[in-house]
Amino acid sequence: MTKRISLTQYLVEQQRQHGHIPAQLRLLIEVVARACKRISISVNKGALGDVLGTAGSENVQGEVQKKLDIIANEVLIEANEWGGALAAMASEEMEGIYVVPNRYPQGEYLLLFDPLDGSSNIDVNVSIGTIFSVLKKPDGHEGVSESDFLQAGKQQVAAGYCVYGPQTTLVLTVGDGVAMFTLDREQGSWVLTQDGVQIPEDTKEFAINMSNMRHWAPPMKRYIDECLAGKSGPRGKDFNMRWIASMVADVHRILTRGGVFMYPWDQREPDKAGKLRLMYEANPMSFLIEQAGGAATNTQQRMLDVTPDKLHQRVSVVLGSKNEVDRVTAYHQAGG
Ligand code: P6P
Repeated sequence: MTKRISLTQYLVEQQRQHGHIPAQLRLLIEVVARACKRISISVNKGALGDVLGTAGSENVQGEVQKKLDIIANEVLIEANEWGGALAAMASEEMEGIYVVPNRYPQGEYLLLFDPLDGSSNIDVNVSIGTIFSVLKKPDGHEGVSESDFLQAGKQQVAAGYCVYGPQTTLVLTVGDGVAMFTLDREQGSWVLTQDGVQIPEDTKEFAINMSNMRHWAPPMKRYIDECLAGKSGPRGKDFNMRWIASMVADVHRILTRGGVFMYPWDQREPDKAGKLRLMYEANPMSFLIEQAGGAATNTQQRMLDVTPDKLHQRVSVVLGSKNEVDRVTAYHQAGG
């Protein structure tokens, strides 16, 4: 049974025992967690809060913005800009970086986030979430620019997400395993409900949007065909499928019971490496998955080794139970 301690106590103990979390990083994580609490209040209002539906605008990705996308983005910016831990922020909802205004002290960290992932699920009351990633600003120069953000995922010092579902749960790593905190709404506090999260190396459950099957590259078709062939096929076992169309919810299931999540390249938009974004979706989720004993690749190499060249670049994603991720990646590396 996990000792029921608060997020603050967990972070202080991490700092004492492992020296993993300098005070500024601890403050940053607590502020992000507090912002997620505020976002969950808006999300939970639903139709009662005039927060559903579209905002009548598009984001840098050319996607229609939901009202809650903008609300969540504003909450994260306002909560984090004054604390002194950050030099700048980057968001799926903003084209350029947000440099901390001169009226506030500049810190040494960079915060990236998808403020509300899975927003196509908002209006149909399906779990959505906030994803965040923390990098250190490179030393040796004054100021901050977009190029400071372009670091491989293995440089992350912290990452996590908050899933707004039947429970509101914050999932966090600072490089020393994965911990889960459930929001106690009566106290208004995050309570440690699982520590040392581990993903089984094998699984019988895959997550992919099957409607895109005719557009996939041969290696992905081969992997899924073999899963669908079940016990009498080359895998010798039956598989189950889940697809929530909310990465946070699918990844939370995988961290909780194993599985493999895939959003591969497909020929609908051949110039795009995939649908999901590297810096604030694939990298933070891959850091969590690896810290929980899983694996994550872009179908060719370890996700956390990918060197970004654009802030909003997209990537193919395969992550979850190690042996399945290795198999999918091996098929792609062999060309099918
Ligand atoms: P599709 C949500 O829009 C998202 O970015 C991820 O959260 C999710 O995994 C994926 O896109 C769903 O994409 O094409 O199945 O709607």
